[in-house]
Amino acid sequence: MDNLVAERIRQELDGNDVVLFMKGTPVFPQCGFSAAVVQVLSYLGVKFKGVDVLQDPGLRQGIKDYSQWPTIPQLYVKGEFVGGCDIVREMAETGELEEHFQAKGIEQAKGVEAQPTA
Ligand SMILES: N[C@@H](CCC(=O)N[C@@H](CS)C(=O)NCC(=O)O)C(=O)O
Repeated sequence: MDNLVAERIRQELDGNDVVLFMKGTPVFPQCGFSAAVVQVLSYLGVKFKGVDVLQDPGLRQGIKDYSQWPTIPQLYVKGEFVGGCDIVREMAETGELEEHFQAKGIEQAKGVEAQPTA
């Protein structure tokens, strides 16, 4: 892997507790799998950094080499690879994802928007 790509990946993972390597941006995902993970993280109220691999073909391949996982999206928590769309969705369904964030000390604000203010 190119040194610059490796450095970029390290910087993103060192600088952000939750990172989603995805296609497009959290506001405008360019792939249904990426959109689904954004939806899960948004539902749980987790702050995350979205990194758009479509902006850099080297990063698109580099993150696959780094994780030894063949597809995008890829979710990382505290520098550790958690999984792609299927894994994230399954973990969300079983409650395992919420537990994982708790265990890692990641703040979740699930349902905050829906709570009454008075
Ligand atoms: N089953 C995968 C679905 C993701 C997927 O198949 N991604 C494809 C299409 S977006 C991909 O990344 N292909 C390689 C590429 O586009 O570089 C998952 O759980 O994340």
